[in-house]
Amino acid sequence: MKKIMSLTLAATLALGAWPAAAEYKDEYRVSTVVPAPFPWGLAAERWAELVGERTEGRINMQIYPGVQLVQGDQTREFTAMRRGVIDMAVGSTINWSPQIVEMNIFSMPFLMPDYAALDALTGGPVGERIFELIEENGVVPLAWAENGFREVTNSQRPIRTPEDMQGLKMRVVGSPIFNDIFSALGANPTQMSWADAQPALTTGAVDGQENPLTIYTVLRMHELGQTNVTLWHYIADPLIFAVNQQIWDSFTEEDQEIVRQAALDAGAHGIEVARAGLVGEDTSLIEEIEGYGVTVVSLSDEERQAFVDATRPVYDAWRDRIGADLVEMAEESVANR
Ligand code: X2X
Repeated sequence: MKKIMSLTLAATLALGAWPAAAEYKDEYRVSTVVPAPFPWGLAAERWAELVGERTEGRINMQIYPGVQLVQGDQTREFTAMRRGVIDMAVGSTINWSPQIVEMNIFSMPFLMPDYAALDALTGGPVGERIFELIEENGVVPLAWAENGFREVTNSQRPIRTPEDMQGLKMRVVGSPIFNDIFSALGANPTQMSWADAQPALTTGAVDGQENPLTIYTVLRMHELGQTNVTLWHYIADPLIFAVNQQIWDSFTEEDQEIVRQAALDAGAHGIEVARAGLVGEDTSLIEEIEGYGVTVVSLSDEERQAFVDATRPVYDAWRDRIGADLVEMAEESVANR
C-alpha cells in the first residue's frame, strides 16, 4: 500500500502538481547544548516525542546534545543550522547572538528583574522582532523554552558586592557582552565553550561561572568546588525551537503545523521544568542546594543596585550595538509587565 502511495506521489511530483512531500529524511538531527535531565534537553526530547507520535513516525527527530554536530562549539550552531549541517535545534539566545547581535537583548545586565519580565520580552514585540530576524537569516523559529536566570557561583568566597568579584577567574559564554560585564565588575573573565567549561571547573582552572541553577544541580557543581552561589538574576537566556528553512519547506503544511504545535507544547513543558523549585512558594531547588552545604547569597535591593550601577556602562555601550529601538521596546515591555 505504502509503495503504491509513493509511486502515485512520485508520478504527481513528476507532473509538478504537488510539493516535495515524499522527500522526507530518515532522520532529522536536532542540536542542543545539554541533554536530559537538564530542562533544555527535556524540552528537546518532548518535541521529538510529540512530533514522532503526531506524524506517526513520518518525521523522526534525533537529539544530538553537546553541540556535537559542530564539534562542541555552540557559537557555530546557528550558522550550521542555516547551512543545513544541522536540521533543527533548541538553542540559547546567547549561543546564537554571535550571528544575530540583537539576541544580546536577553544578556543586557539587570534588564529583566523577574520571570514576568522575561515572559514580557519573549511573548511581546521583542520576541516577535527576534523571530523576524531569525527568519531573515534563513531559519524558521517556532517557539520559546528556557534555560533560565543565570546565577553566579564560585569556589573562593561568597559574593555580595562587586568588590567580592575582584580578580576571580570566571568562565563566561560566547558573546563579548559577558567579557564586558565581568570585566566591569573587576573579575577576570575567560570565554570558553560549555565542553571546555566542565573540565576547567573540575581542575580549578577557573574559580567560577554563571549558569541557571538547574544546570548547577544536574551537574552537581557543589562537588566541583562551586560552594558559593549568589542569586543576582542578572540575565536569563530563553531557548528557541527552530528548523532550517529548506527542511521546513520540504514538509507538508499539515506536518509543518504538527511540528510547530509540538514545539509550542514542548516549550510550555520546558519552561515549567526550568522553573520548578524556583518560583512562588516553591523554592525547593534553592533549599536542595543549601542542603549540600553551599552558601547561597540573596541580595537586598540595595546590594543588587551596586551591581546594576557597576554594569551600567556596559548596558549603555551595548544599547548602541543592539539598537536603541529594540532596547527601548524591551524596557517598555518590562515596565508594563
Ligand atoms: O554554556 C553555557 O553556559 C550554557 C550551557 O548555559 C549555554 O549553552 C548558554
